[in-house]
Amino acid sequence: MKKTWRWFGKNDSITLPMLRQIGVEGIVTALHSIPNGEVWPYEEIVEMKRYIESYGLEWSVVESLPVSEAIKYGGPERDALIERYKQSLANLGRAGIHCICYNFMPVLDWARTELDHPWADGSTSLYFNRVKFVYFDKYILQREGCDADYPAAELEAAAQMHAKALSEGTLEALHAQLTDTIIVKTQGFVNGNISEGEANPVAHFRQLLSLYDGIGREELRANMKYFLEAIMPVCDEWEMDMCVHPDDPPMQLLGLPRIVTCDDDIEWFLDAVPNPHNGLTFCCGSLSAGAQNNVPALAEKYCKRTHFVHLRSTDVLPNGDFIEADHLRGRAHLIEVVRTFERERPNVPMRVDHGRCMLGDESKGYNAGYSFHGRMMGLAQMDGVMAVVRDELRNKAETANK
Ligand code: DNO
Repeated sequence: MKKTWRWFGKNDSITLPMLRQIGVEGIVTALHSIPNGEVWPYEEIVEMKRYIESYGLEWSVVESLPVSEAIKYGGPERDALIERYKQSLANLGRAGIHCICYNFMPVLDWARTELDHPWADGSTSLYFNRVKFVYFDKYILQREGCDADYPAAELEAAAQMHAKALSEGTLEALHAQLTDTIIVKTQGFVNGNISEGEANPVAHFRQLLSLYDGIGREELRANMKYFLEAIMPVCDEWEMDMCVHPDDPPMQLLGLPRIVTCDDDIEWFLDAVPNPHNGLTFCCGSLSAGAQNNVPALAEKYCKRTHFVHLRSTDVLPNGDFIEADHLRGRAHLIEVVRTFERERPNVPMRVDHGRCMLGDESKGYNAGYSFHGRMMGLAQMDGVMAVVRDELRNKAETANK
């Protein structure tokens, strides 16, 4: 697999010369300054590509070319937005970039409730606490009918959290922290809907949720199919590999439908538009956060339709919470996943996704999940695994040839 790294552009304090020193071969980035729904100009793409190449690297993958909400909920402006999306794809193709990661998650991209969950060794990681999420839904968002989505025990635990914060006078701080984590900090840098510093993010968020009134799984699936069918001719013309990122976490959230969560979902969208350019970002971390998913088995099944891999692992705890695990551990079984991809798709780009905060990362203001030392350690671990797996494959081939 090709070793790539998510780099946030020229303002990223982790620079391209630093990345070369740690063995990175390709860059994953986006034109972050272009607003969602606008065309990416050819000249700006070429300028960024040349900049990356001037450091001896290549622009391997775009993450993300964001899909506007109106395409997802099927609003009246969707055809105009799809035309712009096609134009951006054609401009990228003409510039020589052929791999595009995107997602089809309504309103909320990835979700976590804690950005600095402490580990016993002094490092921290991202974490999803179910009760805190229920609390956000019921006491902050105050979503109508949300009780029906959660077991009684979780609702009870959220009620206790509320009573405790009230009696200790910490309600405001709790609400600010959860709002900031769930709908602001994790979303800002992914070209999300809510930006840092907004006066009333919760009201804005409620308004976005209301765009999906009446949109269930079937409607969202139909809109995804409509979008993919519309862009495939451009993908054929410019050899663009589209790779959808699985929903993170892979479950329904806040009453919104999510349709890339499990084996059946993946099979559905690949079959619905059976063009090889319609593919998957195999995000081991997102998939492993769903107890329904066996990540190595999914890798075997879908490696041929995968154009990009995110190597990350999680552990799902008995209470349903999940924690981002060390890259060599957890339920994603990355060693097995690497075996599959090195055997079947040795040139596929992969990036180590998320890392713990360690050794001073915490004070650097990195985007949530995108620490330097933590990711570098993950990359070194995966590099070691890849070296061993390649050795295994070589030995096997030699034995077979004897
Ligand atoms: C989070 C990321 C996602 C991902 C998008 C792709 O760390 O994995 O935000 O970039 O969903 O469209």
